Amino acid sequence: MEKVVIVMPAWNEVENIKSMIEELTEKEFPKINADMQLLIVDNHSTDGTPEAVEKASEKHKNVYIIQQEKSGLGWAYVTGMRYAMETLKADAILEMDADFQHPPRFVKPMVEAYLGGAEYAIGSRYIKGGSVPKEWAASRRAISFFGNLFIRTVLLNFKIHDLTTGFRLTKVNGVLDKIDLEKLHDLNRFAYKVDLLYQSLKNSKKTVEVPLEFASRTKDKSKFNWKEMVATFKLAIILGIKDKQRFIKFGVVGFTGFLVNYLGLEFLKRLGLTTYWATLFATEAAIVSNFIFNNVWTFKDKIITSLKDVVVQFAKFNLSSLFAVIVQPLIVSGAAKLLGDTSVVRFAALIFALIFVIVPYNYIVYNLFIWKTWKLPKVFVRN
Ligand SMILES: Nc1nc2c(ncn2[C@@H]2O[C@H](COP(=O)(O)OP(=O)(O)OP(=O)(O)O)[C@@H](O)[C@H]2O)c(=O)[nH]1
Ligand SMILES: [Mg+2]
Repeated sequence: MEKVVIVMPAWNEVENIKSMIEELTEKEFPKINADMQLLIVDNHSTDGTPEAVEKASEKHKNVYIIQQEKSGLGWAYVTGMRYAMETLKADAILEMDADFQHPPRFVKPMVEAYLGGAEYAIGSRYIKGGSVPKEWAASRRAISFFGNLFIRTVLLNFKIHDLTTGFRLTKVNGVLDKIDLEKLHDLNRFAYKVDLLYQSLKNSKKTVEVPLEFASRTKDKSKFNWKEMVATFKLAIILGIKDKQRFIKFGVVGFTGFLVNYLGLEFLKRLGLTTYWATLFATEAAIVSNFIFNNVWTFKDKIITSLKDVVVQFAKFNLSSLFAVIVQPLIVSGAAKLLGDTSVVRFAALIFALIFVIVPYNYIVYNLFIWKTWKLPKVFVRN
């Protein structure tokens, strides 16, 4: 049976924690077809939270409590996830708040998504069936919605509808155990959640959004504030830029390829080659230099070194370069026919072909088939 550990940070949540433990262990866990465990990570609460949990754990053998090592919500999760993976041998981990904002009845559909093959299940407020609290004022709704939209935009992720949710289930093998938890950004803040999500999404081969009816906190005090919010946006921007670094390098390499092509042509012409052969050799020289620079720089984390792989991937690289040779003339001549054969039209059509067709095509082919940094994503929305 799959072992699913709920990692639940709690800091002065005595009013919530007893009923949370009861509801999960008595009402929800028996309905779920998995070995369910609850791990509470306390931040040295002074309101009686640890005593209440210890008492409950005498009755329920699948309830544990540990104290976090360093301060900050991120560190509470790191401490809890390490313990869940190493000591409790979890197959999957569910992040969940102690204050009933993630209502216990939503644990079951999350675990079912996992049992159905999802490696990463995201409790989503912004898909059909999900919602934010009715009591929320318009301003709070707007902050949550636009904040989320902002993060989706800077991370260029429009497939997932809720990137700021705290209710997420992650498979350990291949997803969570591939992440260096101690090195996540902003572990002292709530913002670390964006980094954890960003890396989990990269590792997960199947991500599913599960509707979540997010509730209001009713008891105990909130630990969230605007400083946490600003830190979250800042981190999203940093991750967004980091993600585009490869694309920027790819662009620089593409430009050097153009220079090699152009200067090579002039050089070979001067050596006395015919225009046909000079262009052919110069083009191939650009393809070779692009392959080398992309290999050692743009994709250096995926560098191809063995002779056999270099030959195979370079052959594919050459083949994919043919695409531009075929498509570019079609676009330019097509535009000339449609809009008139003037130098302005030809230039505009060439730029259009480069930006909207050739560059995206090459970038996708390199990432998917040559250096294989991307896996074909599979995202399903569960209704
Ligand atoms: N162990 C630990 N738990 C924390 C820490 N900060 C927050 N928590 C817990 O993390 C969960 C989320 O914190 P909340 O204060 O509810 O934050 P929020 O849900 O964004 O804000 P509200 O909507 O106002 O509740 C709750 O279960 C808190 O008790 C921390 O530093 N350490
Ligand atoms: Mg809360």
